[in-house]
Amino acid sequence: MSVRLYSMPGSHAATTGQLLFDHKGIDYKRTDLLPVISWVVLKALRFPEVTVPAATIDGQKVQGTRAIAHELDRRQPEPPLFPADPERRREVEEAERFGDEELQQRVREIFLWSARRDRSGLVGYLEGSKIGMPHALAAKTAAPFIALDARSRGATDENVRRAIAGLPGMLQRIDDWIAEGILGGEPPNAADLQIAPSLRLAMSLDDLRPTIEGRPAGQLATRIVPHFPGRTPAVLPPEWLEPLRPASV
Ligand SMILES: N[C@@H](CCC(=O)N[C@@H](CS)C(=O)NCC(=O)O)C(=O)O
Repeated sequence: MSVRLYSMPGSHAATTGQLLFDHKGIDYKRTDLLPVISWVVLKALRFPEVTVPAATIDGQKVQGTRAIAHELDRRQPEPPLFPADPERRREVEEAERFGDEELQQRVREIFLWSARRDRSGLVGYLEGSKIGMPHALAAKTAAPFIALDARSRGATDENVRRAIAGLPGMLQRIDDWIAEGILGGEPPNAADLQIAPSLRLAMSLDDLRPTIEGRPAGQLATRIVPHFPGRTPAVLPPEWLEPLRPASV
């Protein structure tokens, strides 16, 4: 199989893309794109959307974490990404959908808002990436790109505040799925690989890590993604973090 995977440093969705290919043991060549520049490149390559992960698999364009998971399972069933039992499969697909449509976006909003306020840790997210320029230079010139990305992805005060308030419920949902065996099995399924990178990106924020790392969701995320580069100092207004305080959780 000949695969080119378009990725992005610090991207939870792109990390899921990489994990999916790794899970199948499929080799790929990776192209790392920076935010906003990615829009131009992916458009020029005629992908339908401007988001990563995007892949060409034997010449076929496949874009989006869920589309890649399903296409890989179709092309190479072993090891599977979804359970064979239809009811269990439905549950895993629902967890995968939640990870893609809900958790991923909420974490994106909080991360972009935070990275826009404090770029001091940004260079760490570039670790291991090949972006055609020195990492320090990319981090130093990132401000307008992050601002544009934050605006286009809805990282507004209102949305971020709502995302933080919704976090305890989302974490509880993940812990419950782990307790029910829908997540956290060995080997991991598509929902594990979808959800873990979002939790790891959230845990790269000093504001959120203490809420996540000690609970089953955080332990699962660290098992599946042992190293997620990058760290953002605490920047969120304390009153926004009220819903995460132990008494209110
Ligand atoms: N939910 C989709 C979307 C992925 C997505 O939005 N990826 C982000 C990176 S985390 C992206 O490409 N952002 C481009 C940009 O905003 O500049 C998926 O899971 O594939």
